[in-house]
Amino acid sequence: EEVEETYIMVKPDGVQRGLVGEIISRFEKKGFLLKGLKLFQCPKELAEEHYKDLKGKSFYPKLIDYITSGPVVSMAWEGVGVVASARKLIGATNPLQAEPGTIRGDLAVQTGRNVVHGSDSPENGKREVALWFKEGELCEWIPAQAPWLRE
Ligand code: YYY
Ligand code: MG
Repeated sequence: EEVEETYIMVKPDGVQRGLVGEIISRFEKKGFLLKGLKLFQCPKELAEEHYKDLKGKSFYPKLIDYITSGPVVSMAWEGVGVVASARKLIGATNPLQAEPGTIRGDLAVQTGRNVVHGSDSPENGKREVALWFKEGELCEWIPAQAPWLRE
């Protein structure tokens, strides 16, 4: 049982479509701990660093244009097993294949407009939180509900 961190991002389509509250709410209700949150216009260099593993894919240039096309909402969430659990809450990359009840399954129709990002491993969770947040932008705090979430 390891405490992990994950980088969750409402992509520009989610912001433009007014889904910010809905998406934050899914993670908030689940019981993970919010450590960082900001509305942010992503510069091209940061988008390229974030998606560096996908460089060379046919969809990469459009992906960079999409992510930098308007503000995103950046979040850092912490918890035991948060990385895999957040991926489950988000659903499959292609929203048409994402299960109902997941964010993409409920709120999106196309891979190129799939409204939300979540880190795919604990290592990438750490990497991405460090990439998107500066020191001083993350909070250490104990929510009042903590004793009601874990024994
Ligand atoms: O982690 P996840 O976002 O579910 O998928 P990735 O395989 O990491 O791809 C990142 C991002 O790239 C995906 O959310 C949409 C976009 N993309 C695409 O536009 N077309 C594809 N065939 C695959 C991915
Ligand atoms: Mg990914």
